[in-house]
Amino acid sequence: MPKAFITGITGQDGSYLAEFLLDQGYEIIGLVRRSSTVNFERIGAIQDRITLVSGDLLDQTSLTQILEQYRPDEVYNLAAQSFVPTSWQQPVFTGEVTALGVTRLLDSIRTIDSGIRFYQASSSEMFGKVREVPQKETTPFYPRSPYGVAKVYGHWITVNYRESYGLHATSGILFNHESPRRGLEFVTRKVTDGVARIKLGLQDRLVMGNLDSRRDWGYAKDYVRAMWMMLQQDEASDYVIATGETHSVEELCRVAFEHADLDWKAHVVQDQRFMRPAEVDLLVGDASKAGQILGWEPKYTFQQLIEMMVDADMKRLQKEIKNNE
Ligand code: NDP
Ligand code: GDR
Repeated sequence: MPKAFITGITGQDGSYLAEFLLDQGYEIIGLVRRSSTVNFERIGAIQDRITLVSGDLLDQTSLTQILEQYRPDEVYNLAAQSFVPTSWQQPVFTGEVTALGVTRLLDSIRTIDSGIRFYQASSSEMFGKVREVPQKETTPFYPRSPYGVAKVYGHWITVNYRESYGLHATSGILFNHESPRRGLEFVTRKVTDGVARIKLGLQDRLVMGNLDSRRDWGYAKDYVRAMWMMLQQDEASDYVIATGETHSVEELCRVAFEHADLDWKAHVVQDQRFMRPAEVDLLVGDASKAGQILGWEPKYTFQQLIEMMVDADMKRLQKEIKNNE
């Protein structure tokens, strides 16, 4: 039975990846941080089928001990301080986790078993102020936030350990991907949750930031499949994963509100507090390398994704209201 170690298993992608790998017959070891209250909401349904181990990307000893004890075949590094606005408030912490955390894990792999295959969760935020459209593996990076800068470090240290030590280390450059499990502060989920609340009479306004920025939004379930496909290749390489379509935040609002028969203009207001010191205006990816080499392609369209998320938030909130009656 192949064994995978997943950091960030309690997050959106970690939970979907764990489910996907269980279906492929993997044994799963997941890294969780110690906290005073347990939040295993996303992995609740599979908790009895996986092994959770305590550790932190800030703590090298914990990583080394886990690798030593469990000897995984594959390591997926999905853990990060992943919210872009927080990276301006906590730039050093973001660097410690999102950048140096990658080196800690890679170096533990190098010393314990250099045959372990490694996946690094790189990001389209590395392209930032884009140098070409669409963005592909060879597009130069120009990050626009401490988060983006940290991810550039994580990307290059992954490439460096591949080239220096011959590790099977892959950097997946994933464009934004969403789902009903997306954290509530990210824009898609904030909008779909907001639409459901407005529809159910729980709130009237949705306070947003920049409506003009454009993103290439895909479905998280499609994207975790790509992570696994990358590690099944004989040669490690880097791959862009994207839909090739770009939509503005305004379009996102329109599609989400229309799905609930609401007019977005009647409810959405803008506030400076959600604007960023430096913005990434336009992202759209070219995933043709992943198509050709991995045979990967996305299955969900933008409209399907957003409508599915609105429906899921409606259902969740209706249930909450009923339970509170
Ligand atoms: P989430 O924010 O949903 O999950 C982040 C995970 O990292 C959580 O499990 C969190 O644990 C864990 N974590 C944070 N800090 C530490 C730490 N110091 N030690 C151990 N674990 C830690 O992110 P996503 O699932 O959306 O993203 C997964 C990865 O992919 C991230 O690295 C993200 O930067 C990257 N990425 C995401 C994209 C997207 O669109 N979703 C696109 C491109 C890249 P806890 O539950 O305890 O907070
Ligand atoms: P992003 O995602 O920064 O692309 O990073 P997010 O959903 O936070 O923002 C996308 C765009 O929407 C604009 N926006 C708002 N964003 C938020 N969060 N809240 C708002 O109210 C709002 N109004 C407008 C933003 O300015 C931005 O342009 C995500 C994360 O998952 C990263 O970890 C990952 O690496 C990248 O996607 C790819």
